[in-house]
Amino acid sequence: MNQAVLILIKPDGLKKSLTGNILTRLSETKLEIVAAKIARVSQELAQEHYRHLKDKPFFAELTKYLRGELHNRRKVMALVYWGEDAIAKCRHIAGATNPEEADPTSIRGSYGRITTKGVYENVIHVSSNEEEAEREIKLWFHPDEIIVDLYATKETVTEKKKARAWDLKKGAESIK
Ligand code: FUP
Repeated sequence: MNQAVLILIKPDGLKKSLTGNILTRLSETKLEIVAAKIARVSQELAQEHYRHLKDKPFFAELTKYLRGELHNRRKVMALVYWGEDAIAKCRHIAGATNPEEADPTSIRGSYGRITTKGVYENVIHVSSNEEEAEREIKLWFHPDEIIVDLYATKETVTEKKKARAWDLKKGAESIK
């Protein structure tokens, strides 16, 4: 059965220069990448993403971690993988949530750690089931950022919405 799954390369994965390595490991699944971006994580997004853990004592530290405050890397890489049994295949390669319990050859077993404050810095997020995958993908991506139609959409017309566009008259001197 074809499934979609949200993958996040968390700030520790970016700081440790593991992006290429993680994508190579995930390519073993032969799944298709149907969306990818680098994203800043607002407090609202972090809290909503981990809402099932909001009553845990480590929740505040966990949202700081996802926002990159613990690694001075205020971004994550977000991807949607799609294909046969995508969730189980990606979770297998990611390994158990707790890096100490994860198979040592898995991504989390190889690169994760537990902080002194008890947060599992486990390098990567993988949706846990189809329902969560749908909720998370809708949280992280707009429909137009995904190259296949995963979920039902509706047409919306937004008038007079302020947006940025490329200034084609300005050249390289405007690079910041
Ligand atoms: P997972 O589905 O593997 O991401 O696991 P959870 O949704 O249960 O946990 C989400 C995140 O909370 C984990 F990535 C790390 C963190 N966590 C802890 O830091 N300590 C815990 O005891 C449990 C989870």
